[in-house]
Amino acid sequence: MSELDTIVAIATPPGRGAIGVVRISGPAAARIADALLGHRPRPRYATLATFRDADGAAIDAGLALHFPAPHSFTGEDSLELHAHGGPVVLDALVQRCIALGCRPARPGEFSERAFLNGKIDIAQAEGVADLIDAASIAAARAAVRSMQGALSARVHALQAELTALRVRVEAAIDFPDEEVPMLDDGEVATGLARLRAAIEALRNDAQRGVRLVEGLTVVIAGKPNAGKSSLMNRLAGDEVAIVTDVPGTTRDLLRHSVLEGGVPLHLVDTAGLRIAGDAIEAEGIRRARAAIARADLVLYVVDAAHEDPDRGALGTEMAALAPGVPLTIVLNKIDLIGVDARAATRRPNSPGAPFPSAPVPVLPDCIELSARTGAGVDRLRARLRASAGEQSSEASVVSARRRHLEALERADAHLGDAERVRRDIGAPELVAEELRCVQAALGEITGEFTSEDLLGEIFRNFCIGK
Ligand SMILES: Nc1nc2c(ncn2[C@@H]2O[C@H](COP(=O)(O)OP(=O)(O)OP(=O)(O)O)[C@@H](O)[C@H]2O)c(=O)[nH]1
Ligand SMILES: [Mg+2]
Repeated sequence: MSELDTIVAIATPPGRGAIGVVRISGPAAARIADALLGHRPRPRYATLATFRDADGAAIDAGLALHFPAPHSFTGEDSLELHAHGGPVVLDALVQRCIALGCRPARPGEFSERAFLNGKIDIAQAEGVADLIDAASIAAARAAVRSMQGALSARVHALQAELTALRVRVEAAIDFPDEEVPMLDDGEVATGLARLRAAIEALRNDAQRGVRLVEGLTVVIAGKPNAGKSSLMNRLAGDEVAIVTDVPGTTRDLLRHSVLEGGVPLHLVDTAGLRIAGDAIEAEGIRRARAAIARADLVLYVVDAAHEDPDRGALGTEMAALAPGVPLTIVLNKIDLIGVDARAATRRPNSPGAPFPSAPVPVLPDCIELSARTGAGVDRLRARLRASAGEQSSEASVVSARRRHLEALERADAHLGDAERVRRDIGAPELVAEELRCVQAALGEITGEFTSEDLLGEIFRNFCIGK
């Protein structure tokens, strides 16, 4: 399909700039160079040229680059024109190319052609888009890893292991009379377990990659009047939430997004957790609990002037609501208490407990601040940046999409079924079928088994000229 026509697009952003790039890809690229420049530039060399209209008048002068197929981004014959970055000039160049037989490219069509010609896989193409959209250096690093094939390489490694396993299981179907029943030997069981662990590891890294792109959901929770809405307003830099001294002011979830260190933080203010006074508050508290369970990070606000939190108990309580979700306790209203009073509030949890040999539980970290005066809020911001940024420092984090996570989850579920079927039923045909589904799920990530519709959907979200 892509061999049929030649596409053209402005690859640089709209507006004025020193340079603007027009990109052409398809079988007519060389012929267009002949007509537009009066000659064909030496392959892969930047050549100074005058870009001419049909009547020979100069549209602009700039650099032309010809990438003969297959050594180009798309794998097709390609031409790049580096002109001056004015909208009229660039538009005139595009119109001239259209007159010469090109058609305007759809969004993402250059990447789509690169995929169709086997230059990159889907996960890499998505890495390119994520790199362009990256809101922080952390997100950019993860995206460049995906673009260069880090995510794809890990999927391929999983597929290689899976293939070896499938060969073994299929052999059990084909040679059922073997001495050793193949499904009972340890190798299939350990192979399945190893594969599951590897998928789990990739899911973790992909999950963090998704957060880099989509941001962290930070839920502000705590008892009524602790100062949750005040903290929300402080972090938002705006009066987004109603603050009063009436406990139970906030009844619904309130959302506001901010950028912290380049990573989007989706703040959620919630109703104070207590025995509800009426049906509205009860619903608010139900929603608060649901939000806590879905959070990437919970800030549990405590009114330090009136309460002396038991960090261990709080940690246990929150862990029950939201297993595995990191928790930070915010000791608010420190403007109301002096340093001595503050030291006293910490005493019950301080080290040197009466039972020195007892294991010390991991206590949630704790930040003292005043949402009213702003004192200490910088420390909380640093904590939030660390939560977002700690994900970038590791080389294993790759930029990823929800659809990658969903595919990995499906792969994991089918592997779980394969394990169960092998153990409980022992039917190699059923194990083989589950493994085939695992293979298909993994193949969706790189685009080997991706439907046309999904491909269209993926590329439509790219920019024009990419
Ligand atoms: N002195 C002082 N007062 C604060 C601070 N933060 C909040 N307050 C006051 O505490 C009261 C409750 O604040 P909110 O922010 O509405 O508390 P909340 O946790 O959202 O309360 P609910 O929505 O009712 O659950 C208000 O009167 C605030 O002005 C602080 O850091 N210092
Ligand atoms: Mg509130």
